[in-house]
Amino acid sequence: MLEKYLEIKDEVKKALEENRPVVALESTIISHGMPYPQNAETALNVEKIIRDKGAIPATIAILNGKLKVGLTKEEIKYLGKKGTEVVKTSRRDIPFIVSKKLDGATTVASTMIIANLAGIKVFGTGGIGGVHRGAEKTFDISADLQELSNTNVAVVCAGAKSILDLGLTLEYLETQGVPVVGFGTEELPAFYTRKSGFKVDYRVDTEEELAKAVKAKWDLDLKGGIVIANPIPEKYQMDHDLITTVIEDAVKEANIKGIKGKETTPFLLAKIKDITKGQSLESNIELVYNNVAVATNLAIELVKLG
Ligand code: PSU
Ligand code: MN
Repeated sequence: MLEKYLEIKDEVKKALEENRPVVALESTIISHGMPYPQNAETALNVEKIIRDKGAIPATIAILNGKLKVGLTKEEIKYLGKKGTEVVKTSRRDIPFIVSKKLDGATTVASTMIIANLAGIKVFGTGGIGGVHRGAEKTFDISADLQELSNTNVAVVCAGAKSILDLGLTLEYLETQGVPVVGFGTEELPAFYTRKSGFKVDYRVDTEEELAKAVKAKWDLDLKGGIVIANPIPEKYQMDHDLITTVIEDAVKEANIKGIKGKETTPFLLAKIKDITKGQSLESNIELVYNNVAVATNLAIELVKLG
């Protein structure tokens, strides 16, 4: 039944059958998270980082209605070029993108769903969605958070951007039983910066230690994911006051323009990039590389634990 919908690339299928490490990657970051051509270049570099460490990358997207696990270079370039013309696809959108045979770029939530269907346990990306500022009025809470509470995939990210309400996002994750782990830090990183003023639940310093906790969670049937928050490398970090002002201006503009729903996150990301004249893009790219390296090491350690 599943074969009707799911298309796992041969090398990914083989690696999973042989119990070798595989790392899942999302595609909304390609289509909606970065501009062309940096989006496609970054996605290809990310795959290379994973391969160089001895694991197999599986970029996930929906193409022509098929849930694809593992893309070709051409398919990655295609998604990069089409950009926001590809439908941003979260959990609620999947049935329609599939039945209408459309192309869909998967968010953190839908990438977790499809990775889990394929049997992939580790996923590396930039930032997760969360509780938006003003959510007490708008109810804008990313479906990523519900997915993290339900689907057994470990997600390595650079924390969350302060386009979100980080405090409410942590509270939501706590209620849902999702552990938020700081990789080498006690403080939740805020994507462009290493600091946010919020504490994580646990600090873990090695991927081996991380793998043991992840394995214990799932051995004990404690359903759901784990957020591994990995701070941006010091030298690519942005100035805290600068990025704070930029984000505040972007959020204000989104409110004035009445941007809502799934358009909000892409709008804010593009605005931030424009205002910082691309400086935020460089940080964004570097933090993704940094996260994917940790995700790969984690996938390798998990395989060792069996
Ligand atoms: N945050 C980023 N970059 C991104 C996203 C979030 O820093 O590209 C994308 C991810 O795909 C994430 C999605 O899953 O936005 C969240 O969108 P929403 O808030 O509409 O759920
Ligand atoms: Mn939303």
